[in-house]
Amino acid sequence: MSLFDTSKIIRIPLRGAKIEYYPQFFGGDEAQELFDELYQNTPWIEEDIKIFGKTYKQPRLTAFYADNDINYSYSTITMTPIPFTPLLNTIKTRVENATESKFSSCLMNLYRDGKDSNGWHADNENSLGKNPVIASISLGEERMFHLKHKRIKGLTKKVNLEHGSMLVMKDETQHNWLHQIAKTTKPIGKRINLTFRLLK
Ligand SMILES: O=C(O)CCC(=O)C(=O)O
Ligand SMILES: [Mn+2]
Repeated sequence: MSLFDTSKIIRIPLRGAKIEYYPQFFGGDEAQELFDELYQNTPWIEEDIKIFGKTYKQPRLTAFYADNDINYSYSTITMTPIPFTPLLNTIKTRVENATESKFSSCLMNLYRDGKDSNGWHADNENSLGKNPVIASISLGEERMFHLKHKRIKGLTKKVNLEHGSMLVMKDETQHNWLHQIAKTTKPIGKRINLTFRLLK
């Protein structure tokens, strides 16, 4: 049984997707404490990415944790995991209880300001299996989560990812939809994202 009050879950109705939004999955003070702790004590890395043979800096910082030694490859990047910290383990257990799913890894993203972003993609690497459950925690500055259908032009959706919230994508979402965190010219602060996945 889920330990989260399921009446608080907002189901986002989208064709060929199953997306659930948990506002205030972490309450105000707790979310701020988590942000501060993770911002200070995470070994953030600025990865290189290759686009058409040219090397650029990835427009955000990342860190990759797992409870095994399976690398995670996406885009042109391969990340070798570091072990879960006690704090991340606690967060993982809470996410697992609420979603009734198991996760083996956590990819963390730090968006330093509005110039940092995450381009259109689906989390559909083979290592995630067919219909992965992806649970994504947001801390700090709110950013807009954009979704667009892969084949139906004009079918789009935006979800504002609030401080302390959790967004869960499951079933066929990655098969039918792309998502991104777009750049913004607004002067905004930092945001941390924790994305839990089960890697096989
Ligand atoms: O920052 C976010 O909310 C999205 C992160 C994401 O899509 C990813 O890391 O695959
Ligand atoms: Mn993603």
